[in-house]
Amino acid sequence: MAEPPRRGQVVALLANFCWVSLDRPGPAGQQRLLCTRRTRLAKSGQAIRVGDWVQLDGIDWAAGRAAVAAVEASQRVLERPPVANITRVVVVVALAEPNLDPLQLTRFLITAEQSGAAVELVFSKADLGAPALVQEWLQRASAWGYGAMAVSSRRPASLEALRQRLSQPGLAVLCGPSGVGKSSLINALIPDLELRVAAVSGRLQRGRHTTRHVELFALADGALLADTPGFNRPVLPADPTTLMACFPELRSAQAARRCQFGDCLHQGEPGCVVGSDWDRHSLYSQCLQELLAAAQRSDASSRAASAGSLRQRGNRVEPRLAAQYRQPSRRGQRQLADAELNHPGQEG
Ligand SMILES: Nc1nc2c(ncn2[C@@H]2O[C@H](COP(=O)(O)OP(=O)(O)OP(=O)(O)O)[C@@H](O)[C@H]2O)c(=O)[nH]1
Ligand SMILES: [Mg+2]
Ligand SMILES: [Zn+2]
Repeated sequence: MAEPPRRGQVVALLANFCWVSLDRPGPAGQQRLLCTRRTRLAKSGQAIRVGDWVQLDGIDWAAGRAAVAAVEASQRVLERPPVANITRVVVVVALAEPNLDPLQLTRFLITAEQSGAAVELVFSKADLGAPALVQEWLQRASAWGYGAMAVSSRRPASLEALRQRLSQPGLAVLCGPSGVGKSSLINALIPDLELRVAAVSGRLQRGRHTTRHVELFALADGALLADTPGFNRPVLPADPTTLMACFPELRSAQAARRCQFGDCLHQGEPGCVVGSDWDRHSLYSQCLQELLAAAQRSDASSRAASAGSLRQRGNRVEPRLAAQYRQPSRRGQRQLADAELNHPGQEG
């Protein structure tokens, strides 16, 4: 008798294979199959991500193997690390070892916000932070608009609230810099898992990129956790409007009262209701300057050939930019140059 079609969720991706967790067990109770991708699927270039629901064929139950025949349409996706069908993104940063860098944290939050999923913030290694520091960060996070918690994988009692939150049905992705203790947290939450962890090293106590692949683990019935490889510098969205939408405190300011100009970048324009008296104002400005500089560069290179794209300004020739990417002032130009000098491109 022909085997009815089977589906499952990708829980780990290897170079040419993926592990698929079946939506119902196989004839001998099999939960997972190691799957290849069918050539046709590979040729169509359709990417498979961890979290994707896939249809299987060519199932060999005895060998525990199958092929992915099709990838189902996905819902909310986190771009980096790539995970599909997510429910929430938990950004994890350590209070120490490695030191908490507010700009880096903001870049992670921006990436998380772009997924459209709920965003939560976890301060890890609370055992290394003075109580006053822990309180300060929890308060700052709450002023930014995030429900945050401070935990330590060395103090089981500190993990209970997090366990409850992550046991809600859905897929929660833990992401953040290398070495902050993402895998250690998952080990502490799911006994017997024994994910590889490694001590931070060097003067800056950086992580050592111990986790190499995204992988899903079951914390409770219907509740999955994704461990992901840490990285240092999430990229920013290309569009200033998208950037603004990634700051909850800007969203609520705009919900209360709108700026005079619809395309206000909140950089001191007339009629701006946002002003500069908010904690992340300078972090927001740094991100904005960086993406404006990138937009200028790409505009310059893509339109350099067409004479109409350049304009004379004083004794300089500049690329013409779409109105929303124009610098508000000369002062803005200087800040932009400073931002470039202070934050040269780093490794990801
Ligand atoms: N003091 C302290 N150390 C911790 C805590 N959690 C993890 N560590 C240590 O921090 C180091 C890094 O932990 P990992 O779990 O490997 O960090 P990670 O975020 O998974 O790192 P990548 O896989 O590289 O992204 C290890 O030496 C852990 O033992 C904590 O709560 N307190
Ligand atoms: Mg890890
Ligand atoms: Zn404004």
